[in-house]
Amino acid sequence: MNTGTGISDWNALDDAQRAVLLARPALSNNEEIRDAVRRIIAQVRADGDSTLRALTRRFDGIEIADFAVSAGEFAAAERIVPDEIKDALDAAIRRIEQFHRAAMLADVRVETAPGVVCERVQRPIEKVGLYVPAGTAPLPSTAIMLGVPARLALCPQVVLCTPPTRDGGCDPVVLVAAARCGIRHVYKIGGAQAIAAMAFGSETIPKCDKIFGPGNAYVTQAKLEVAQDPLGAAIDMPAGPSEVLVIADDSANAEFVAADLLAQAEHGPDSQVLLLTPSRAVLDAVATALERQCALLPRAAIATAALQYSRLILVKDLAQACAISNKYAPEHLILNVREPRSWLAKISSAGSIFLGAWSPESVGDYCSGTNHVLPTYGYARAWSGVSVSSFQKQITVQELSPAGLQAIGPDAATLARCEGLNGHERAVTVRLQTLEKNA
Ligand code: HSO
Ligand code: ZN
Repeated sequence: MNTGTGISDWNALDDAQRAVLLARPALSNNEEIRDAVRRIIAQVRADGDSTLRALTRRFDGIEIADFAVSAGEFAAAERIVPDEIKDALDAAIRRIEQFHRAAMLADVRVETAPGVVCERVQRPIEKVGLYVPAGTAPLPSTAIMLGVPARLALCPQVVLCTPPTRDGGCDPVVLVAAARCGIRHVYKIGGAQAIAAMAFGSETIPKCDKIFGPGNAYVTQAKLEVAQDPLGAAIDMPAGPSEVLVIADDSANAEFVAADLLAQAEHGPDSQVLLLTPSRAVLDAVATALERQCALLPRAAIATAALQYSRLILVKDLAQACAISNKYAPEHLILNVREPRSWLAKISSAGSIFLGAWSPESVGDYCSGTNHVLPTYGYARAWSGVSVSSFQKQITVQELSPAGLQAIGPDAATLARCEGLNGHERAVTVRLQTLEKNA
């Protein structure tokens, strides 16, 4: 059954049709993009800043003498940005900091046998690079979503790259957001060339160990490329276009649901929005509200393009909705249902979950406290969103006393012998024999 644009009845479909319904559009990592990105990376590695300047001339149409944002530019941004925005940024940073600090991994110390102590300690990743996209609009919220955990992790070197504005400047709100997270090394460079610069370094831009942040198809491809190169940089996660899945029951306000779907749809023409509901009335009301609300948005053209691929799906019940959602593994999941918390345990895969009618995704995007850099494209099946631990390494430690080695050494020796690794066995027995001799 297909009674209208994007509307389908899950239980009237066969397996193949269901698979099509949940399929994401192919990522645009086509050969053309890959080859172009590889060329850019090779050029940046070979010629550093002069290539960065040439590429910025070509792609952004501007001449940049110095990529580094100056103290004067930071100061000007501080003057330009209205207090209202600064206050909202401060409040958002406070909540994001509060949540991320509480969610930090604790150090661990366990005595697994008398005289055998195992520990886990954490160290910051030394040099991290943050990418803040500007595409159709600069996203200062991404600067704080990355800057706050980087600061909590105590990363000694944090740099941020963001595309230059048309006049060769930098978005002032991004600068204010960066400064409030203690980031002073901001570079006006975007696209694959920014990723290449952070991965391999240039005269101006320092080389980073790990690169974070969303971006367009070129940025994403560049992140994948540099992550494969041992001399390049690690990345936070593979990323595709942004997505939201809403599960609604008959108690849901269709206007709220439509607004949530549109908030995601306005990100880009490739945004994915899905609704699962057992209520035919809600489904129809949302379809109507979508059309009406969409026309009111300044970014209606983008949202309309995304809605072409929207899915409004009638399901049997909420249990079936949860099962379908788990299969899809959305970046954002909104449970706009009567007792949302009672369904939480049924959700096994999602980047971030929004419980109930009063928890729009927008608050998670900006200021509730959770992170908005989340796994898309089904990666939520195995990946998690950005957190402080994304900026840290977990290192394990063990310390044995002579009694500790006597307690567990024989197990190691037996297992080493079983694997035919006599060198391993000897590293234990040479010590056990010494202890016996000295006893
Ligand atoms: N929904 C986006 C994040 C964002 N929204 C930034 C607004 N600004 C991806 O999670
Ligand atoms: Zn958003």
